[in-house]
Amino acid sequence: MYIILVIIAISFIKPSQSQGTIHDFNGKRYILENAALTWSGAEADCVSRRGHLASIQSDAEANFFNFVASNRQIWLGATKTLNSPPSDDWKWSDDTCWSYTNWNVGEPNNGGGNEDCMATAGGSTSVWNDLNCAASLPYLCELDDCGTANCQIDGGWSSWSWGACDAPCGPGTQIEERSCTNPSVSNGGLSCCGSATGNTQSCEVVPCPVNGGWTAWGTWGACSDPCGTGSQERSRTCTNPTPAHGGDPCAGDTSESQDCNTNPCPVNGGWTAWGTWGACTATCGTGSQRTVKNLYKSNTCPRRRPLCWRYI
Ligand SMILES: [Ca+2]
Ligand SMILES: [Ca+2]
Repeated sequence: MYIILVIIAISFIKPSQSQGTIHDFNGKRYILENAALTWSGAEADCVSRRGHLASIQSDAEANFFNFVASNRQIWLGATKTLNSPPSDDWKWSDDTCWSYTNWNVGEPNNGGGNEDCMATAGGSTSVWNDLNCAASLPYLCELDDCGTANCQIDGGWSSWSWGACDAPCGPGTQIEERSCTNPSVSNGGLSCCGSATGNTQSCEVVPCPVNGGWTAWGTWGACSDPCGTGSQERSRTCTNPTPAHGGDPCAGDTSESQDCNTNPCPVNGGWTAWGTWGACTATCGTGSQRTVKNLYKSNTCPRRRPLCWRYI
């Protein structure tokens, strides 16, 4: 029974990650991993251990790493940044500066046209060789944690992210940014190499408010009266431009009017009604009597007929 339990317990134990061999040097901790991986696989394993493939900035480090490598080829942390010449454009995966080189004579030679990863050249010297990244080699990790409180930690870049748009509204630009905080420099470690700013792109947080603007006045409309003072209207619209995104409307009226055809209208003459008859010009016979309207009308006196006449 005991044996069965032990067997079951063992079967649940996951194969643990190889611990590698720890080497401490100049305030840094390194792990030599003898299990061979491609360059990318080796770098990923070093990142999982909170580090990167080892970078070298001095003869002292180069000599120490060669000692650790024991005359073998092991991956170091540099890759070529361009796939074509110039072949000497390399960078360290831990973001420290490419300030020191120690290539073997005739290297990097980009053998076969695809040697983009760096390893120790093997042999008794500390020089480097460029190799095909798909090759499988042991590798040396350089860790952030040296096992003491005073680890010398080199800075590493954060991921790129876009900075704030430089315009509160409307079209602006923003810049890609990163910071040397992954990890931050500690205890005299090396700072990140390169620029903290990258590409730029256009941006717009929100559209800017657009205040309304009047069009020009239209033409005057027809007059309401042909004479004697009428009125006429003209109008405009708040579409030049139309208010948008919280902008102000136009101030003022959309229409206005003015007097027109102010000339007096023509007045034709017209009669009043007839007035009452005036006094007769003769007391007998035929006289005439006159009305107020400049018109004389005959009338016949009742008693004498022949002598009455009329005149105009
Ligand atoms: Ca280093
Ligand atoms: Ca080579």
